[in-house]
Amino acid sequence: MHYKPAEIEPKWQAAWDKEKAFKTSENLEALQGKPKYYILDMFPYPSGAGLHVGHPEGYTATDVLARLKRMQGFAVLHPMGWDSFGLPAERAAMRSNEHPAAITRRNVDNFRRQIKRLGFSYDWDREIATSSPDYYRWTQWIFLKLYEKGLAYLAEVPVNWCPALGTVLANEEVKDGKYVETGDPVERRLMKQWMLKITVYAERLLEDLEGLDWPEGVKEMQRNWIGKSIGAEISFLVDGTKEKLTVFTSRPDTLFGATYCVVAPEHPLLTQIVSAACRAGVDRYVKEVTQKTDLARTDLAKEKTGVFTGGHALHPVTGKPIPIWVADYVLMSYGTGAIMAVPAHDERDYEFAVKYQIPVVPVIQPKEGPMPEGAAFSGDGRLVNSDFLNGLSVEEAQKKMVEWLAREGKGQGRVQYRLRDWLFSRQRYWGEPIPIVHREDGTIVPLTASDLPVELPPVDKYQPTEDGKPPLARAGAAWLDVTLPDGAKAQRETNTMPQWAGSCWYYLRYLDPKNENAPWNPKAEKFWMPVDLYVGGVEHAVLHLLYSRFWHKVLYDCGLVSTKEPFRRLFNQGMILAYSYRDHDGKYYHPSEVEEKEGEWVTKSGGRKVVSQIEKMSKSKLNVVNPDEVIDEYGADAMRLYEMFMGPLEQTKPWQMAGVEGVYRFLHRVWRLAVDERNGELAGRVVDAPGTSEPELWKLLHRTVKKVREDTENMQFNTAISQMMIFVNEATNTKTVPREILKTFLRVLASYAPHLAEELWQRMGETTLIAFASYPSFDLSLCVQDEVTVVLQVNGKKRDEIVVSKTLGKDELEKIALSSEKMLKFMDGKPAKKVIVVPGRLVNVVV
Ligand code: ANZ
Repeated sequence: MHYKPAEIEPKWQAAWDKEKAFKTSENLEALQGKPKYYILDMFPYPSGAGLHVGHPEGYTATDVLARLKRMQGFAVLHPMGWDSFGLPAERAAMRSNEHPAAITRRNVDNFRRQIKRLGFSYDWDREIATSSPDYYRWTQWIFLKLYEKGLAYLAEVPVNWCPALGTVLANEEVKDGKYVETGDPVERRLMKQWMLKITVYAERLLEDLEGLDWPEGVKEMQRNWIGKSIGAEISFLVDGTKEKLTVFTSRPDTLFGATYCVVAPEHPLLTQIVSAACRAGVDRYVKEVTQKTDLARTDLAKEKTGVFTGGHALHPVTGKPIPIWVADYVLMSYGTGAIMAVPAHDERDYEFAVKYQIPVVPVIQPKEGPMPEGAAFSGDGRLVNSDFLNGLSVEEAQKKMVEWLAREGKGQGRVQYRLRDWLFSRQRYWGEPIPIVHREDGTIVPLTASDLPVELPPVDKYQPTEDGKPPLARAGAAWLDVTLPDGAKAQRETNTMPQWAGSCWYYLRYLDPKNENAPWNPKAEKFWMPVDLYVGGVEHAVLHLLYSRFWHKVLYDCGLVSTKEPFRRLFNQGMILAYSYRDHDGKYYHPSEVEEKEGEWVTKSGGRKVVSQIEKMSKSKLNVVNPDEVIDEYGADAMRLYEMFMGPLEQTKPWQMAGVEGVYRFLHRVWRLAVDERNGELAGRVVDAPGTSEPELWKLLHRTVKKVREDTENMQFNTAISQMMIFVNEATNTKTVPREILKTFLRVLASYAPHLAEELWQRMGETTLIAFASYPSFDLSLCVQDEVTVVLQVNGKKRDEIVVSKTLGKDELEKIALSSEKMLKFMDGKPAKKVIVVPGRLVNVVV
């Protein structure tokens, strides 16, 4: 008659499934009049390793909120799906020679099973997978829209080519000339690639960040990625030629301090600038550096290198010649690929000028004090050594210089973005085929909507062909050769789209996932968009979130969506770390193989000393926590509760099985509150009583309803749970528990521990699901309470403070203190030797 989650949980999951309790009606009419709430998780890549305790962290948070909102009467859309194209499945296919689709299907089944075990309230009728043809058909359709708008084009671009993988890699995937995952060498190559003109949207992507309820850090990362820079283009005549060398500068005010110019090694004017005497040296230098990636070239810490070209540029104001150098710290891909160098005020130029003994001419006098010695000065000040700019502030001088340049026809103001067009093709198999064919004369023909989907053809191998073509080139003539309506022969494009493509718009397909005539129904789009809350990891702060915002804006311009932005509110959950145990030789031990003895960690067999560390979970460190094992032992409700109780959702925090035990015990207490464990009947203390009995418990109930609701809405799940714990302790200590109180509490608990809540709800005589019950209201006048601030100490030093009820008992105080993030941090993983509690004043933990 004890609490047995393994018996309760599958039963209620089946009941929810059977009643389609969380299905969101497709009939929009039926939803009219209700406020809507679209709550979205970043869908997972279904890896072979299965779910990880990091996944359910965000999923539990959204589930708690989704359930709360439903009980509050919102029309809630809460879907789940799979970002199922990608390299790992393709790699597995290469090893096992099984089709990536089969591998992916198996992984998806496992993920779905694991997710379902947690009792999440997804509308499974809306499940999607980006790798299924009825989904990617529409990804291809959107690509055609981009093409129609002139936003997709083929270009010869320098790419990071990995010969071992036979594919192009993104800059972020390459470090020190090697693929970060495998260490395979990567080289720079010019290749014809599909590009998307995200740069056209740079300004809007920047501006529209302002209206979003997103973490400031994420917005800042997007701003930096877009990298808007306001400055000017200035033209220098190349001495002895008619050519103009145009530079981009963010500091036109410093023009009189320019003592040399630099062109990128790939600059088209270089061959004309370079003198006969310098040619051999320049050629050698260029050959050497163009293999490096942009990232390696702009590394600030790297020693600057360059060579003199023998050519000179004429200063646009004074007409004086200044030397032109070629150096790899100037990139062809930014601005104009050439700069005027002002060593007195730019750090990189300063370092370079000192190394090559080029003059340094200061033109900005700092507001206070002298010019710094041995360094560039990049601060504000007044102009000196600058002719008609002398005496002006930096800002005034910039304005005046830009006006002068425009008047003289020697330059103009210019806005520059760091954002580059998006390299959109991959030489891989397991991705969306690009819906394009090439005529024999080389012209490009986009397919039409009726040709879609272009399905992935079977191939004998997933490797590139021997002559370096993408794997789709193996497909054979039946797939590759196409006859166009005009009878002309053409060949299919063999590149595929990058993994980001499918996730750029999946939130729209959920609105109408089975539509065969359109990617979504416009009415559903108008009703549900934008996404009200999007929860996921901060690792997607830039790429996914920028790419999907870009596609969304294109769709907006096509009149296909009604909002400018897809995700109104974004929340990043913190990473879950784990304890690992390692001995002196670097060997790792599974947590079950070690124990604590006299304050030190040792192996159980042999007593070898080990050090415990908090690290990212990884197979090699033997510290990965598998949700299946946690559920087997404690149940889904305990797992959900622990995920939310570990600490603030946004914080990085370590997984601790002792913490799971703690919430498991709490769930036991809830069970015993309602159930007599001797006979399984309703506990005798639960009584039908008038509203006047147990007045203190009533008050606490109202406070609990208020706090849990507010904290949940503010995504402060851990403090909401603390409040429920306080309530359950009090209720356990009162003589009787009025039935109404218990039932109200169950409705509060229901979004956190839904299985247990359903079970007890039924045992109290209810015949409909608690999932369909309404959220309880509270009476504000009953919520007022005397509160005190209690100081929390570790070894006598104050580490935190909490505001609690004056009447809170010793045990509760101790529990709260021992679950405080800050306290745990200062306890450093050590157990408490002694806990001193002075109610209403302080808790001191001795470790
Ligand atoms: C003269 C100058 C003087 C500069 C000064 C800076 C400080 P942001 O702000 O990031 O846009 N630059 C321009 N094009 C470049 C390229 N292709 N590769 C490397 N560096 C380049 O940076 C703009 C500044 O970076 C430009 O302004 C230029 O140096 C350099 F006191 O021009 B500046």
